[in-house]
Amino acid sequence: MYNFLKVSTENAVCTLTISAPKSLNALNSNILKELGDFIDHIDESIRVLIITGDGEKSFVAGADISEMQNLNAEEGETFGRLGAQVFRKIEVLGIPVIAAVNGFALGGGCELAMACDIRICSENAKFGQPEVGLGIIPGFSGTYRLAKLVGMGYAKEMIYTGKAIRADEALRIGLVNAVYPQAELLGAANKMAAKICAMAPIAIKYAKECINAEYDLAADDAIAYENKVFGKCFATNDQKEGMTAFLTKREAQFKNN
Ligand code: CO8
Repeated sequence: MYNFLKVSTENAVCTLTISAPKSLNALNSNILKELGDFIDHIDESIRVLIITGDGEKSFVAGADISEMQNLNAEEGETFGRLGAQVFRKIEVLGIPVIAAVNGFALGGGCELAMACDIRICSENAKFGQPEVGLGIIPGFSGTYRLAKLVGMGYAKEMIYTGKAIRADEALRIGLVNAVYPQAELLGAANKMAAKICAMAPIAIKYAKECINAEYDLAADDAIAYENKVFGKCFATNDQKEGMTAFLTKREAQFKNN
């Protein structure tokens, strides 16, 4: 049982709702610890995780400013490390994670969304890294991930000015894949999740591993990495099933082995 997370699972798709409505779902250390614990113990039957925020106004309005206000340098580093470690767990989780951004995704909220594999958002979503206006920098790996996702120039503009961008601009710069009316957002996330669920789970896991690992490698190392993992696919029953199903013109029945 969690105090700040609502969890619902249907057809192997788990929806995790961050819920601290009084502070627009801002992340304090208790919420971060719950999130870390949830990821550590996620049921093996779950094939896709959707992360969203409670209400229609905010995904996550950042790290909790009231908790950070009086931290010293060491405590600030510790708090930053907690968030960074939890977000990294999400990034390397063996299943796809979709951020369904239903409103403000500011500071740590934008960083949480960026740790997810795929971001879609509602029309009222706003993204930004306003930290420099508070005398800090993005501390949950935003300086690293934002530049990777939208390019160094735009990331620097967002981080130096602290400006918040709207959903249409987030779409234009590639920070999100698609924008939906608020009422359709979770349906769209579930539709995407269902498509992923029809695929071979180990292949999805391997593809995620490759895309993540290869991004930071030199070309030859990245290509060699993919080649090794590609080979491993042929040790799975699902590879035999997928190809046999295609050749015999029937639906594949993947068994995750
Ligand atoms: N932390 C704590 N409380 C918050 C936060 C937050 N990030 N965001 C909103 N709240 C609270 C407000 O204080 C307010 O509380 P109360 O009702 O008690 O006054 C309540 O939520 C509702 O907020 P508003 O009244 O401000 O609602 P508005 O609709 O007027 O504004 C905004 C919504 C624009 C989202 C506004 O609340 C806002 O600007 N929030 C702060 C956004 C922000 O700066 N986020 C970045 C925080 S820093 C960060 O995330 C750093 C991450 C790395 C940490 C590294 C650790 C060292």
